[in-house]
Amino acid sequence: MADAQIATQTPHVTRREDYREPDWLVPDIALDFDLDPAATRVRTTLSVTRNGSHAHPLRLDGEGLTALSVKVDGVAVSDWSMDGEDLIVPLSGGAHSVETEVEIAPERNTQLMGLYASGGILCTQCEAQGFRRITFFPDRPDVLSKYKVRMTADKARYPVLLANGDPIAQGESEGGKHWAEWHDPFPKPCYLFALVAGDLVANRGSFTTMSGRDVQLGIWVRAPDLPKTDHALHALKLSMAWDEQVYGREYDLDVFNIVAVDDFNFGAMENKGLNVFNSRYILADPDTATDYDYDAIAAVVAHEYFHNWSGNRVTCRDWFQLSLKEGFTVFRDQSFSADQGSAAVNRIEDVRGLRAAQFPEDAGPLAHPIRPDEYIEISNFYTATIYNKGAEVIRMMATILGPEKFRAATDLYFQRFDGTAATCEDFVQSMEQGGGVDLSQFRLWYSQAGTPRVSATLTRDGGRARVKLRQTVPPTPGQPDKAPMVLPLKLKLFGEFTGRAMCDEQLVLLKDPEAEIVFENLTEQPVLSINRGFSAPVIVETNRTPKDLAFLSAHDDDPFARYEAMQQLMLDTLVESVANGSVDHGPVIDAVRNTLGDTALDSAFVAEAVLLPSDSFIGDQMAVVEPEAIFHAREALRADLGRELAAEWRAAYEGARANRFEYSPAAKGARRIRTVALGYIAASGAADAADLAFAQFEGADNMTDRQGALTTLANGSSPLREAAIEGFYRRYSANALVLDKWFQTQALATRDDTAQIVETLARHPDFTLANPNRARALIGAFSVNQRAFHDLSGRGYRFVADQIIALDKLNPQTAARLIPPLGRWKRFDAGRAAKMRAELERIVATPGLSKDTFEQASKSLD
Ligand code: B3K
Ligand code: ZN
Repeated sequence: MADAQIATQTPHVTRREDYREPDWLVPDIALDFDLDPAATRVRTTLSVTRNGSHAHPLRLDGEGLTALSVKVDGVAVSDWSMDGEDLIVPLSGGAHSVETEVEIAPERNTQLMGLYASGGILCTQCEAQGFRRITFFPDRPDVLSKYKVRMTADKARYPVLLANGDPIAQGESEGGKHWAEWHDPFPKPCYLFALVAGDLVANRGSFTTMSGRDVQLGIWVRAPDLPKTDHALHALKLSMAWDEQVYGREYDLDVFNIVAVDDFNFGAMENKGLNVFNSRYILADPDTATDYDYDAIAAVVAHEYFHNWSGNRVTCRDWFQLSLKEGFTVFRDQSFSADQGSAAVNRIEDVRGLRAAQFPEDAGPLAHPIRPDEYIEISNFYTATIYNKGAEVIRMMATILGPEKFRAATDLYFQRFDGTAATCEDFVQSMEQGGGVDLSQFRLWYSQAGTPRVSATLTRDGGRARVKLRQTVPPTPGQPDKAPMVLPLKLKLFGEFTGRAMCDEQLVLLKDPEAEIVFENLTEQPVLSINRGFSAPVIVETNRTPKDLAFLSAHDDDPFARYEAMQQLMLDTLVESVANGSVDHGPVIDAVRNTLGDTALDSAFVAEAVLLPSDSFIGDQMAVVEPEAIFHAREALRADLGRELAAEWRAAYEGARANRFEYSPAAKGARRIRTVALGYIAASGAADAADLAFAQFEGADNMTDRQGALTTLANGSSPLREAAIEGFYRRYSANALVLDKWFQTQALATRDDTAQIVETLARHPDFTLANPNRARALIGAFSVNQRAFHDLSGRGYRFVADQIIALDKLNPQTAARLIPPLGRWKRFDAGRAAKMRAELERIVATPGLSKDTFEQASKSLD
């Protein structure tokens, strides 16, 4: 016991600087699976070659595996040994065949890493280090092999057998079994291995690539879900065409399969030719999926498809390079989504997500650069920083290079590194050479954590205006001092009187701690529009007045900048209101009225622009977060907006009455503004608000309207609230994905008793920690409900910590992802901070804690 505790308290740290090439390469691997949920036999034949001249034995990673036999060149050997979980095989020559046999139990795999069972389907998840739970192997991304896979399984239970690459052969075996063989001609790291066995049906399609090859597409699900797969299939075809047009990337196998499973640790996985998806990112029909779900499905399908080049054809040398594939692929999927609908609304959503998840991460105890220097458990580094800040870093390079040079540079990157395991440095060098630019200083984005702050001060002296820029990068754990970064800032001036642009948009590359830009011959007072399109992922502070911000929210010609100006105006108003107890709401009300009345704007944009910043984003602006005061300040502004603009909200609500569901940008925009207007009508305290919401709830022909109405009712205290919550449950109790919404809506509710309700829901018969979607829907959602989670009593912290401790025993990866909200204790008053710390300490002291949760909780205490 004592030893075990010491072991959990001093886990192994992997460091980037310790990277060494692999001792042994594995050009070929043959896997033979005898599949059974209780006992699956895995026979593996590796052809290994010594890499360089050294005398090291072959070391194969394993986790929870026992070698039943080991053969070298066809002969059983006994001189192998175990070093911890690793299998060590001494080898004398330069090339050998090494065979191992193990037995695993997919149905007992609750971690959902390796081979596991989900709703009667056997499936795999190997990234980052799950392959070692299937067979002994050098489980690192720079060992690339050609895979041959043979699967045998009970034919009635598992009529469909899928693996990576192309199907080669299949047949019957005795005892009601059948088998299939798949070969993948493209060498790949083991994290991209996948197999699926199940009773599945496919929505099939085909795609003809730009060079004229036919690819057979299949979206595999359980039979009742088949009608919900058209949207995903359509998104896949759009993605394949987009990657050809925009990046010149063509698909390379004869088949591309996607399988949806209900139990999955994250969104989806880009296994070569066989993506495995969380069913929430595949299944959609109007009755069960919101517009947000439809958009997310298209984005995730695109993301995983784009990985075929950015991730699979060019993979990562080691896991410190994770952002090489993830940052770039998020940038690619964001660009794809922007091309499908409103680019401005997409950019607003991307930035809102970055601010909600990545900025707090960068400002807290778990801050890390997009290319980290060390980790205990790599699963903890699939973060908003690696993904979303990583995407912003790629976007900045694309901005600096411009579209043509960026395309030349990505062509160079793909051509030069195809079939290899590359580094972030390789990518930056390709940008430099393809784009003809020097990115020496820009590389700091890869090594420095923390969100840079830029202050921009405009002063006018007659016909001349100066914009003084200053940048600072805050200290982060392990990085007390920072060097100035390269910040591409798009800016423009507008005349306050005429509303006209006073210059073309400029791209300023701020490289020094300070810089000054001078504008001459100005004939009127300028207003500064800066960081347009969110050209740099930074926090900008300006000396703009509420009047300037209101002006920009009405006149800026960059829709993102209009949104930003409105958000800043709202944010300044709310922060002041929290500080002073009250504030003049007039400027915000006028600006919102103006936006609602601007007929040139599309409704999706208007809906985004008139939404108030979230409680937590308001908290992020304050030295000490005051959850109650923030909540009440925001509710007071919502109520005033609701009352003062009552007629406008009614008009927006009525004007957006859709007749029949349609998934088009216009119809989506109408639904969005409708539910936003409903929220304001309810906030105004209008007597008929609950009836209106209930009528929308009952009459909706789509989930967007129904869930929107449910949210309004769940936040309130009308008697119709119960009826809606019960009605929703009854209607959808057989649909796991919709039940997740039912749990989530209640966990996010802005009520005084939300903490109590959530504790009760955790005992509901439909609640289970074993399903990651369900756990996230209740626990994950509750812990970002700022006021409820930070209840002064500390009950929210205790509840979440209890759930983390329970979940850690089943699924460490998903448990560890619930830690960050508790780790934000430094941002709160001493009383709350002490309670949050106490829960983190309780978690860290739990016997048998996983290294995943240990790393997140212990770092959060620092
Ligand atoms: N690459 C996977 C994520 C794997 C997470 C492992 N802990 C999905 C994606 O980013 O596309
Ligand atoms: Zn990805």
